[in-house]
Parts: sequence; C-alpha cells; structure tokens
Amino acid sequence: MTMTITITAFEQSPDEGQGLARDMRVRWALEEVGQPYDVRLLSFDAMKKPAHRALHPFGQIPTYEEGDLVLFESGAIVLHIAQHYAGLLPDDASAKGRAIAWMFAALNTVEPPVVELEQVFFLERDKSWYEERIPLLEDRVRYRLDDLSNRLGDADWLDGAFTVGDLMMIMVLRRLDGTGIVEEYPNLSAYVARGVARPAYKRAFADQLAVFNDNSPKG
Ligand code: GTB
Repeated sequence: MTMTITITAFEQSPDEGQGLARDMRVRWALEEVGQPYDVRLLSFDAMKKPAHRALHPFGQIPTYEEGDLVLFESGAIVLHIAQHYAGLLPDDASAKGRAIAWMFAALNTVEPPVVELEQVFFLERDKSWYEERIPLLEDRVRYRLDDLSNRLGDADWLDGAFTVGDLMMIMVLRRLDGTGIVEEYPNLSAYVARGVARPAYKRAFADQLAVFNDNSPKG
C-alpha cells in the first residue's frame, strides 16, 4: 500500500518562484520517480513554532512525511526517495555508490562556497568589506567549478546515466543563477540546461512557481 507523501515548503518563497529554495530538489526527485505528494505551506512564523520544530529541529523547510517516517535535510530526503523508488540510482552497486558520492559532493564540496557567496551577496552588501570579499568568494566557487567542469568534460551527466548526483549538483549550480559564473564553463552551463529541460524538473518548477503566484501579495 502506498502512503501519502507530504513535504513542506515556503508559503511565500523569498526567491519569488525561481525554484532556489530547497523544497525544489525534493519536488524534482519525487517527479523523477513518479511519486505524487502533498505540500504543506508554511509562513516564517509557523516554521519556528513547536508543531513544525517537532518535524524539523532547526525550524526550516523542507521536511518529508511518509507514514511514520519524518525526515528533514534535503539531502537525506532526496537520498531516501532515490533509495526507495526506482529512477534515480543505478542498479549496479558500485555505480550506485558513486552516484551517492556525487550527491554528497554537491552538498558538501560545491554548495558551501556557493552559499557563502550568496550570503555575503544578500546580507553583507552594506559592509565595508563587501567589494573586496565578493571576488575572493567568487574565486572559491571557481576553484570547485574548474574541477567539476574538467571531470564532466563532454559527458551528458557526471557518471553514466542521470542520477540523484546530477539532480543535486544541478540544483546547487542553479543557486549561482545571475552571477554569470556557471556561464564561464560552457559544459557546466549545458549540463544545467540539460537538467532543467527534463520533464520532471519542469513539472516540479511549475508547481513551486504556482505556489508563489497563488500566495504572492499582489497575486
Ligand atoms: N541543510 C538544510 C537542507 O538541505 O534541507 C538547509 C535547509 C534550509 O536552509 N532551508 C531554508 C529555510 O528554511 C530554505 S531553503 N530557511 C528559513 C530559516 O532558516 O529560518 C534556503 C533558501 C532560501 C531562500 C532562497 N532564495 O530566496 O533564493 C534560496 C535558498
């Protein structure tokens, strides 16, 4: 018997529907494996209330509920989906291990400098060090993307067929939208374009955009 899957997302995402909040990676994974899901939308206030903190110790989105199972952390959620439903991991045990390694590489090796850049960009613009710090942080991102680009080469995906590793890496690279950095690497730019052209991505993106349009102050 299939159990209903419920995830949480922002009622009003600060990214205005650009699909940069971390529910997008969970939505995309669920679309890839063809699992329907419900979404519980949360205000910033509700995210910090005990009812939500019981599901997520840090009072954040996304969370994932499926029967008795409650998960937080987008990486853990996407890995759970990939391990329990076909479509995001290869059958071969070694290839599966490598796909999971790429997922962790996206989260632990590539995303941290991307998030650091993003945070300075959004939160420290008025600081005296801003102009000096941004190029340093951009170079830290390039340091990772140089290697990622070299490894990808002219392949379509990181290791054979599309996997959860590509899904997570593409979501992390998308966080650089607007900086022009990914565009410095034509193969990474094409890689992201291939990811976002996938029908599952498009469905997930449209669903999170609809939330923003339905809940935006002017909408
Ligand atoms: N490590 C956790 C995970 O991967 O699940 C991080 C979860 C997280 O950062 N959640 C954010 C959140 O709940 C939303 S996604 N923030 C509220 C809080 O901490 O109080 C991060 C995010 C937010 C907004 C944009 N944006 O507007 O572009 C992009 C990403």
